[in-house]
Order: sequence, then C-alpha cells, then structure tokens
Amino acid sequence: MTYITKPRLHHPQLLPNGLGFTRRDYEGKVSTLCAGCGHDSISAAIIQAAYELDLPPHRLAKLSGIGCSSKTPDYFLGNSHGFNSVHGRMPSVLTGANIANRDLIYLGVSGDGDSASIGLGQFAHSIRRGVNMTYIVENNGVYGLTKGQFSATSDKGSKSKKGVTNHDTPIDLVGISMQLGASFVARSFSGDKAQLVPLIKAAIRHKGAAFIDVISPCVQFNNHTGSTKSFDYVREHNEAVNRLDVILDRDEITIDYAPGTIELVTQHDGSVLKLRKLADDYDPTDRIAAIGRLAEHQAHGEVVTGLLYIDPEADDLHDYLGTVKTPLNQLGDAELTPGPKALAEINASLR
Ligand SMILES: Cc1ncc(C[n+]2csc(CCOP(=O)(O)OP(=O)(O)O)c2C)c(N)n1
Ligand code: SF4
Ligand SMILES: [Mg+2]
Repeated sequence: MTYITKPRLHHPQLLPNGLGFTRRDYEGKVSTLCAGCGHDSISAAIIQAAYELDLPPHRLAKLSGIGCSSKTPDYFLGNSHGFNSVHGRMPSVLTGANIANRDLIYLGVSGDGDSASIGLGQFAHSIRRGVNMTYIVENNGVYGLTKGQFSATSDKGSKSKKGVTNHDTPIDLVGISMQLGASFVARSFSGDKAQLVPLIKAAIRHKGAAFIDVISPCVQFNNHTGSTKSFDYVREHNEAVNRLDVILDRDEITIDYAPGTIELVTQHDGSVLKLRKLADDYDPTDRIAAIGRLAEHQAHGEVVTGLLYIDPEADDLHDYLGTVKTPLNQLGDAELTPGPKALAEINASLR
C-alpha cells in the first residue's frame, strides 16, 4: 500500500483557528516514511504554519518532484491543490502554474537530489526569475528513496552505507540561492520546530522567491557519525544567527525587548517579522555580508541557521513580466481576442 487515509475522527477539543479549522484540517494521509525520518517533522511544521496563518486550504498549491521528500505533500494539507511532478522538474511546473493563476499560494517541496542534482538548473532559474513561492528543500545529503546514493549535497570524503567514498565537492543551495537573487533565504533543522514554523510562515507571507534549506536527517542512509546531515552533528554545530516571530495584521505589536536585540522587518503584505538577534553583528538585509559570513562559518564545519537574507521590498516574476492582475486562467474571450483593431495597433508598434 503506498498511502493510508487517516480516519476522520479527531479530539473534540482541538482548538479552531481564525477560519474555524483545526490543525487536523491541515493534515494529509498517514506517512509511509521510515520512523524517525526528518521529513515527517517538516510536514508537521508545514501543517502548524498553515494552521497558524489561518490559510484557506483551497488557496494553496503544493508541488513536488520525486523522492521521499517529494512524497511528503501527500502527508500534509490534504484539502489543498497538489501536483507530484517528475524528478527535478517541480520548479518549471510551479512556474507555469503560478503564471497561469497568480492568486494561489505556491509551496514547492523538494529534496537535495531533486533540486541540487538532476534539478539544479530548474532550481536556479526559478529562483533567479523571482517566482512568488515558498521553496523548501528537505536536505538529507543522500538519495533516500533509491537507497542511499550520494547526492550533490553529500559531504566530500564521506562514506555511503555500502562503503563507497564520495570525492565530489558538495553544492550549498543556500549560498547559490543568495547569489541568484532569492529575496528570502533561510536554513533550519527538521529537529527545531520552534525555529522552522515561523520561518515557513514568514516565507509564505513573503512576496518573491523564498527559499528554505532544511537539514533533514535520513535515518536509513545518512545519520552516521561524521555526516554533517545527522541529528547529532546538526545539534552540536548549529549556529543560529537569529530567532523569528511573525506578527500578522490581526496581532498587536508589543515591544518587550532590550533595544538593539530585536529588529522589526515589515513585508509587502503588512506582516511584520520580529527578529531576535543571536549574533549581534549579523544583518539579514546585507546580502554580500551574509554570503561571506555563511562561507566563513561553513569552512569551520558550522551549520548557520535562521533567516539569513531578506529583501522585504522585493518584486516578483509577475511584476517583471507586467502581467495583468487578473489570473490568466480567468481571462475571458473579450480580453484574449481583442479584435483586429488592437492587432493592427500592436503590429504598427512593432514596425
Ligand atoms: C529522471 C529520473 N531519474 C532518476 C530517478 C530515480 N530517483 C528517484 S528519487 C531519486 C533521488 C531522490 O533524492 P532526493 O531528492 O534527495 O530525495 P530523498 O529521497 O532523499 O528525500 C532518484 C535518483 C527518477 N525517478 N527519475
Ligand atoms: S529512506 Fe531516508 S529519506 Fe527516505 S523515508 Fe527513510 S529515512 Fe526518510
Ligand atoms: Mg535527499
């Protein structure tokens, strides 16, 4: 059996959110991943984020590629739109859907194999084009689904479960996404829900390409001592630069902090990000400094987490293309075939 439908029963005292939905309404089918897989914790964080944001499930579209990570959209947001595409091709399918209907909220879920190996080109172009989406890579440094081959984020010099050594240099998707112009970049850990849930909420409310790399240990093939994607390694080397709270339009902003330790960042849609600084000298709006800092800490084996970069004023692909505000899939014949006079004017403008 590839999936198991959850029974509809739930505890009568589950708290409803602003829309009257309980957390249960944002769940999906029963997961078939290995017990302890980091990906299941990320699914739980997505469910929590959608519940806390009062997201109408029919307004969200979740898209994925192929892999254990890409199977997870079946296990959350069961009442939302979903499309499980081809290995490494989620970004172009998401881009097409977004162009056709700009009114939906887009969530891309992928793996390190899906996005850094076969799908690297697709990943890169969706980021640099500024597609309005939340793009999550569930990064375990291995091809989990196909039983433990190295991915493009596997550590150089590490050994596979079968004893083969990896000689290739790993790709850092966070560094690449910053260089390519992502306007929201974060890294987190599947075992740190307190950090991950607000990051997902902030990314969903961000306009533009929002990328989150989540270290998500594969307990079957890459959780051994020495792997930088193991539970123990991330816990011991986690360098969080900040902690985030998302204040929604309905919430009151209360100033309860020592000056200089908290930064308030207002996003396009009015949501306010309350950033508690853990590293005094870290400025998440300085892209160049962020790239340098990341590379420096990485060289020392540290996993830098938190909101690493944000441009709260970013534009998105629709702004660059000058598309109409009405979703293209809702335009009628009159708008799509404006007649010979309009055609003549267009032709004249091109002569
Ligand atoms: C075109 C194509 N090539 C290869 C495969 C085989 N394949 C399926 S999943 C996968 C790797 C998945 O790794 P990752 O994206 O890291 O996901 P994980 O299972 O680790 O979560 C591969 C190579 C495929 N399905 N399609
Ligand atoms: S093989 Fe690895 S990635 Fe796949 S479900 Fe099992 S633990 Fe998770
Ligand atoms: Mg993987």
